[in-house]
Amino acid sequence: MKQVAFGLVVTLILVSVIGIGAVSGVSYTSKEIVLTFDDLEGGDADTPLPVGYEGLSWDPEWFYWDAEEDPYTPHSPDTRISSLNYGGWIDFSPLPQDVEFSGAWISGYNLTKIYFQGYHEGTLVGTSATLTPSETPTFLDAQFGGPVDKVVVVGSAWNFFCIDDITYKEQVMIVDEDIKPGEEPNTFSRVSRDPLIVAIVGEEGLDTSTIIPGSIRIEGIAPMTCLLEDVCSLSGVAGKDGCCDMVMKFDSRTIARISEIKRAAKGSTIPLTVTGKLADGTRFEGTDYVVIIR
Ligand SMILES: [Ca+2]
Ligand SMILES: [Ca+2]
Ligand SMILES: [Ca+2]
Repeated sequence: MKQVAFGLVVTLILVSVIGIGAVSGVSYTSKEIVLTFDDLEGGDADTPLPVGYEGLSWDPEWFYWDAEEDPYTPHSPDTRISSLNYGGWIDFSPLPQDVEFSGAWISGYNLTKIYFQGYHEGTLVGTSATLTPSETPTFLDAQFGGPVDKVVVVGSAWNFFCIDDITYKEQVMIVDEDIKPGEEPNTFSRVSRDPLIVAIVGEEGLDTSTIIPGSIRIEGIAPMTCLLEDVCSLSGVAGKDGCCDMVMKFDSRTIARISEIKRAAKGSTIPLTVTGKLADGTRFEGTDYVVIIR
């Protein structure tokens, strides 16, 4: 009986070691995200930010508006946010990783003072300098000194401020994109009617079945079809390698209308970047190139 239990412990340890090893297969890069709020139109003090806006959780007191109103100058026209609650919180914990919070642009009356507090799992990581707003938006640099999962905007007086262009850095997974899987170079004819086949190559740390098909874009273009199939390997060679790949078909005529491709001289090499999200919310991107032959 004891032997069985011991065997189970060894198995569990092995599984966890393999698990840690698998994660190191892919790399990550830090990507700056700026929330401009400019996709939101209209609004007033009774219009709360949409629940789950940009995948984050927001203090329900945040509201947005786009109408001109001195001294609440937006940093990016026309929409900014404010709150009726002496500031408010922004919760980044719905994201798969912590963020590096850079700061945000603030304007308003000089009757209030604003600062940020950054938290990680409930512990205060850092506090920014204090800013007295004016009608000219000013960047309040958070300088927390470490990653956070929650930011509290603290205002000393009512709602005499607004915030715009909230800036933070998120981890993005770098994936291996293979246009025309297993072929090199990736020739592209702008008059072709055949679909352009592109693979996101499965590897240690990237289970391609966790890719949300509806999130995939190449230079903003959605694929016509997505299929999980083992067609190529990280080394760029065609054929199975035991790791399932996400294989997508894109409409070549739509790809040919990308302005960089349209303008390209014959023989030139153009990057096509694929982006998307995994089921746990992780953003990914990868870049491969096409050679324009016609
Ligand atoms: Ca804005
Ligand atoms: Ca290729
Ligand atoms: Ca494969």
